[in-house]
Amino acid sequence: MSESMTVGAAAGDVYQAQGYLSPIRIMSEAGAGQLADKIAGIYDDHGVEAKGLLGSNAHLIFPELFDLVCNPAILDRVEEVLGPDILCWSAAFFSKPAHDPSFVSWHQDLTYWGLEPADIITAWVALTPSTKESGCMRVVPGTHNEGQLGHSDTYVAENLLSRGQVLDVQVDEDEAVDLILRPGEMSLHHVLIVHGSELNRTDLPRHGFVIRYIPTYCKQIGGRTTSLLVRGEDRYNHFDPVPRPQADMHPDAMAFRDNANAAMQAILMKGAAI
Ligand SMILES: O=C(O)CCC(=O)C(=O)O
Repeated sequence: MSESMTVGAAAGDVYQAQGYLSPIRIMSEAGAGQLADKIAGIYDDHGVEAKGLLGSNAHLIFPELFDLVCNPAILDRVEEVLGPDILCWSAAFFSKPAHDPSFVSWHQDLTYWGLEPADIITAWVALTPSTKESGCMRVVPGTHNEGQLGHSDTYVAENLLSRGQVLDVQVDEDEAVDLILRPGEMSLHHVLIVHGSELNRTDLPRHGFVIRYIPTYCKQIGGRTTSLLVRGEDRYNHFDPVPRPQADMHPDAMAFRDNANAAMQAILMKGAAI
C-alpha cells in the first residue's frame, strides 16, 4: 500500500478493510534522527535502567515524547479512524538493539488490556529504519475481523511482550505483510490485528515508539487508569487526566508515572503466573 493510496477521506475505509495503514510520514528523517539520538543518550546515561524508563508510559516522564503523542500529523490520521475526541491511553518504546535476539510473538494487542469497545488504534512511529532485516512489524491483513482469539503465556525472556503471550492458532506467515518504515514514518494498526516481529540482524538499533489511542467513550474494565486528552473533548471522564512532565525525569513526573503504571499493571498482569 503506497502512502498516496492511504491519504484522504478513503483512508478510514482502507484501514477498516485491512486493519492497518502504512507507511505514513509524520516528521522529517532529521527530526526522527534527533529523537533517536536522545534515546541513545538515555541508554548511555542510564544503562540497563533505560529500558524501564523508555518502557510503559515514557511520555509521562519525557516532555519530547509527551509532545510526540500530541503531534498533529499523527492525530490527523488517527482522527480519520477514531473521530474527533481522542485519548492517548499509553505509549512505550519497542526497541531492539543492533544484533539483538528479542522478538515479538504473533498476538493481538487487546488480549490483556481490559478496554472496550475494541475501537483502539496504535501508531507505531519509526525513529530508525524498520526493515525486514531489522525486525519490522508484520501484520496479517483482515485478522482484526476475527474477534478476540485465544493466547497462551510463555514468558520467554527474549519476547518483548509482558507475558510472552502467543496466539493459540497457527499463523499462515505467507499471508503476513512487512510494515517497512523509514525514520519519521508511522504505521497504524487495529487492536485486534494479528501481528509480531522478528529479530534485529542489522548494525543499527530498531526503535519503534508505540502510541495507543482510544476514543473518549472507551472504558477501562476492572480498574481505573490514566489517559491524556490529545484532541477534542472528553464528555465521559472514564480515565484520570495526566500532566505534561516539567522536565526529563522530573521527580513529580516520575512519581506520577509510577502510580499510573501500577494501576495499569494491575489490569495487564491480572491472572499472570509471574
Ligand atoms: O515493535 C514490534 O515489533 C511489535 C509492536 C507491537 O506488538 C505493538 O505495537 O503492539
